[in-house]
Amino acid sequence: MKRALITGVTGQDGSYLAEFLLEKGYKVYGLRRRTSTPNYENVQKIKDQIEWLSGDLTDMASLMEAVRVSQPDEVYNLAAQSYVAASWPQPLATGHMTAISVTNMLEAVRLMKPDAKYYQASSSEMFGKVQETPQRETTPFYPRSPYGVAKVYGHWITVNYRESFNMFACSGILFNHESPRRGLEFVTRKVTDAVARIKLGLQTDLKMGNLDALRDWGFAGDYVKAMWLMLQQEEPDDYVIATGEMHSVRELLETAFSYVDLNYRDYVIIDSQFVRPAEVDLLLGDCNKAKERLGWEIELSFKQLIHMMVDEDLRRVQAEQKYNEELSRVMV
Ligand code: NAP
Ligand code: G4F
Repeated sequence: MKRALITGVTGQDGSYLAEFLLEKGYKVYGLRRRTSTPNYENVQKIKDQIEWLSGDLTDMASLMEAVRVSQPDEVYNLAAQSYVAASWPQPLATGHMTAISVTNMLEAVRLMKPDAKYYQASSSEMFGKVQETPQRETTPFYPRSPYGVAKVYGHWITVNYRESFNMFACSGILFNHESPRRGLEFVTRKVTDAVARIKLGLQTDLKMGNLDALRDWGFAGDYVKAMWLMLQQEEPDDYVIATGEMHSVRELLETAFSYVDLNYRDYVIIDSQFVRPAEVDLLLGDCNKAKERLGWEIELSFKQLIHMMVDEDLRRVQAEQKYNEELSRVMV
């Protein structure tokens, strides 16, 4: 039985990846940090199938212990401070959690299980002020946020460990990928959650930032398969993973609101608090290398993805509404 260690297993990608690996018959070890209110929402269905290990990205001893105990064939390093907008008010925490921690994890693997295959969650945010379009593996980086800068460090230290220590270390340069498990602060989920609340009469408007930004949005469930495929190759390498299609935030609003017969113009208010100090205007990925070498393909289109997220948020918000109504009846 193959063994995998996943950091960030409670997050969006970690939860899809854990499900995928469990279905393939892996023994899955999940690293979780101590939080005052633990949140297992994303892994509820598989919580009892995961071997839980306690650790924090910024604590190398805990990572070494996690690798020692799990003896993984494959390590997926997905944990990070992953919200770009939070990286300006928290640049140092982002640097520790998203940059330096990658060296912590690589060192833990190098010292405790050097033959483990290692996946690093790199990001299209590294392309930032894009130097060519579409962006591919050879496109120079020009990050525009402390998060993007931190990811560039994580990317290059992964390449460096591959070249210095002959480790099987791969970096997936993933473009934006979304799902009903996306955090509520990210733009797709913020919009689909608001659409559900507005439709059900629980919210009256939606405050947004830059509607002209363009992103290459795919489905997280498709993207975790690419992570696994990278570690099944003969040689370690880096790959861009994207849909090759780009849409504006405005198109996202149109797609989500019109799905429930609403016009976004009646609800959206531009609020400067959601405009970033430096913006990534557009991201569009060229994933031909992944298609050719990994045989990777997307299964869900942009429209299908946004409709699925609206459906799921409608279902969840309705269930919450029903629960609150029943609760208030019992309390009277
Ligand atoms: P996410 O939902 O924000 O999940 C982040 C995970 O990291 C959570 O499980 C979180 O644990 C954990 N974590 C954060 N700080 C930690 C620490 N100090 N110690 C241990 N665990 C910690 O992110 P995601 O969307 O799944 O993304 C996964 C990875 O891919 C991230 O590295 C992200 O930067 C990168 N990425 C994402 C995208 C995308 O579009 N989603 C694109 C490119 C790259 P808690 O549950 O305790 O918070
Ligand atoms: O959904 P976002 O916050 O994602 P962003 O900044 O592109 O980062 C995500 O993708 C990266 C890959 O490129 C990951 F590495 C990273 O971890 C994360 O998963 O914002 C998308 C766009 C931005 O241009 C932002 O300015 O939407 C624009 N936007 C406009 N109004 C907004 C809002 N974003 C958010 N979060 N909230 C708004 O109200």
